[in-house]
Amino acid sequence: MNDKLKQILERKGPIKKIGVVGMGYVGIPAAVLFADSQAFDLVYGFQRDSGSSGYKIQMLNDGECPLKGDEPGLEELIKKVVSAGKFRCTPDFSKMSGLDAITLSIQTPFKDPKDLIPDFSALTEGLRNVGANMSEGTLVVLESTVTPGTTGGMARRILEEASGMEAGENFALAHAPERVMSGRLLRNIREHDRIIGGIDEASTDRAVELYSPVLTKGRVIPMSAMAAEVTKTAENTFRDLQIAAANQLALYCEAMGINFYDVRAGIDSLKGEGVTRAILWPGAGVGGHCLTKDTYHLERGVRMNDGKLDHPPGGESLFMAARRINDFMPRHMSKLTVDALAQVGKKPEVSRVAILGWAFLKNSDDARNTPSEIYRDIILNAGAEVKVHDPYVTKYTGVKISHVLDDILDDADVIAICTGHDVYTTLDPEQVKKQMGKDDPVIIDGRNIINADLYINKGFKYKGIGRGDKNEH
Ligand code: SAJ
Repeated sequence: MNDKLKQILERKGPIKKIGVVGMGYVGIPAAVLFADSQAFDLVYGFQRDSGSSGYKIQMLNDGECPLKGDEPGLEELIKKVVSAGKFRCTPDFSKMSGLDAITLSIQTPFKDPKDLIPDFSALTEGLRNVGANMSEGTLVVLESTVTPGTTGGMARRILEEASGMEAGENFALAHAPERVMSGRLLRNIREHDRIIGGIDEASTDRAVELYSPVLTKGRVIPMSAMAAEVTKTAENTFRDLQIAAANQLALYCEAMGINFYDVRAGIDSLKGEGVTRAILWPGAGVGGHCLTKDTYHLERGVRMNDGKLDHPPGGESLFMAARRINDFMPRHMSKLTVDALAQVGKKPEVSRVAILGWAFLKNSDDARNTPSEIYRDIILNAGAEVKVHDPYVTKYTGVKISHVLDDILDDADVIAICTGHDVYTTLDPEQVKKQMGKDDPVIIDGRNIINADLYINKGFKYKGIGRGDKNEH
């Protein structure tokens, strides 16, 4: 173990004062949970006083939650720790001096989703601010999802340059990836196991000391920083892979004229000690800000060690193939649409398509990287007129989204269900057909949420992902 750092930490004593950089949907719950713990005395939330997010500073110091959406218990907890004087939000980075631990929860989006190069600019600015203000013996923790190798590479270099100190000697450095989902922020932090990876043993131990007090059901899982970075990116890569396997099998079932969902029920029935078949669900595509990027972080990380990778020559990575299959699904949706129109003697350029669902996830208003957009662009390029309905999403750059279903169904030739919102499961085929006003309406079920026979018996031309048994009815 690195004795110098160990001695510095022992001299400093237990962690009491904490800083959290980035007051977003990860940083805010993390900061107030630290502040609510008896183990710690004071937490600063650091937030740039920028035009786009500076408003959060006053809101938080007034005990209000600046996050959208319902986060059970969060606003009450903010009020509690602010009034107890245990949490304050500030744009003054000089207050980082003397803190025992500083975590960074800063988004790492892509500059352009097309080239999949992460935009680390906000993270590097945060690291520079921490390096310039932190004291000897501080523990620095990255919570953002990063390309494997970042903590011990770029982050370490920036912190050392800005502080003039040495990681592992004068300060501790670790990665503890966030695993929170909107709507369950506090519960996720308290109950999920926490992956904790230091650049060395002393850093790992110090980070375990920081996170242990906020865990209720969750336990800490210590490992190296690189292993923690790979764990985070790979856990989403594996989910993306599982979804791609379901999508590929659904395409096979369509080609073979069988019902994927019968096959899925059959596969899923195989259970027993150590026997698992985590077969997920096919659909109109994979959106969101996790699964659409974490595979590329993982692949970029292994590319940095390219010389050591043994792999079938010329073979694409299994994980990249999975991304390609998932990103193909909106295209498959458009093929089902064009085929169905042709079967009723119509062409896309003279058709109206009603897209049902813009959010990337059912019963959610989150539309980040929504596959509905890929489908819409393809159908627009085919010449169709497109209208979009979503019960939750209010606005999306460049797309008019209606909350009134009747407006979208009026005179539509096609209904394309892209998001599995519950509200679409109870549509009445007879009423929908009347609203569309067509003798041969088309319905494309991208999320397997309607009863095919009900619509077919009412005169709809039906196509569904995975429904090889019905697509040629
Ligand atoms: N999807 C499918 N088939 C499935 C499951 C999902 O097509 O069987 C699609 C969804 O429609 C959506 C996309 O994949 O478009 C992503 O869905 P998701 O359920 O994975 O939701 P995310 O993207 O919010 O994933 C997050 C991740 N959490 C974090 O990164 C902290 C992921 O690790 C979680 O497993 C996931 O939530 C979850 O299980 O809720």
